Amino acid sequence: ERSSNNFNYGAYHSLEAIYHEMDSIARDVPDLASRVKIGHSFENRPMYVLKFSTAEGRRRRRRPAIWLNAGIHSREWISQATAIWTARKIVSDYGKDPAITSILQKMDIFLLPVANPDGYVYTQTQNRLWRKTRSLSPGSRCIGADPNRNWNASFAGEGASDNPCSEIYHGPHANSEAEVKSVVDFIQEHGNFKCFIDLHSYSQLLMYPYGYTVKTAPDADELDQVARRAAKALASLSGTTYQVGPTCTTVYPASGSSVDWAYDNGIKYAFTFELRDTGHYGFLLPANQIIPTAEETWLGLKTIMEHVRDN
Ligand code: ING
Ligand code: ZN
Repeated sequence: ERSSNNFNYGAYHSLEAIYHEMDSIARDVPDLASRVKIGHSFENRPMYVLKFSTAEGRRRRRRPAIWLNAGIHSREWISQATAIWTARKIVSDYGKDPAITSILQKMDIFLLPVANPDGYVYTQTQNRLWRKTRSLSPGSRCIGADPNRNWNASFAGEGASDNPCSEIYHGPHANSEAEVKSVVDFIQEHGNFKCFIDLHSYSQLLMYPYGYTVKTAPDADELDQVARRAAKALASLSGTTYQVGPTCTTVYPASGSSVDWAYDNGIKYAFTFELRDTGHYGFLLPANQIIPTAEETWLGLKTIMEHVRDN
């Protein structure tokens, strides 16, 4: 039986508390979960992922894998909170829920709850609405680059800024942000990711590539079908409605994003969730909505992961 601790999933937490809870999950179920350091942030904080795997010992081939990314934009607190809830959900439902059990019999899941740790600490201590990293730009007083404009996917194209003071500053070059580079290196070195899901807030959208062009992605029909099924599953819990479509025409053009990079690098199942709400609270979503949001999102995530399992 799992050792219970005092982590309250219905509250927002410090980086330290989230990292500690990741460690607790890995200690509770060492055969299923492990905490892996994939790199470090600009300010030298560790970047931790939880790896969920039922593969025994060393395998000749790496299992196909799913990347769940959260907190790339630090102010979108429902993203990090949903991610850590999801981690606990995976370990508590494994062996009980046939869906997650069968997914994990075939694939590994890697979950990064805080993709921008420096920004997250800054939102907790200095400026609640900070979005970017905290890197320094030579020649500018402004700090940080947008880590969802920094990936090598039509880098510095439409929907990104070359002004370091902009909220959508793309950075000096692709992968300039240590946080982005850590994820890129890990995924490339692994070599067998089939799915990449990035959790943001807010607006209640479920999107697939592309953000950098209005052109239709080769797999758009399939991705649209999967996303519609996921949105329907999500809504089935308490009626929360999501709009579905390609990023560029559903929100706005945006180059250098994580999901477009994933898609253009062979990770077909690339999705972005914009979680609750539609703007009433916006980034300041009250903590009493964390568990309802995480629970409904889980149904959407499972729908996507089951499709990945079967394809
Ligand atoms: N929205 C996303 C952003 O980075 C997005 C929208 C999703 C852009 C996927 C590109 C790709 O601007 C928020 N809220 O951050
Ligand atoms: Zn975001």
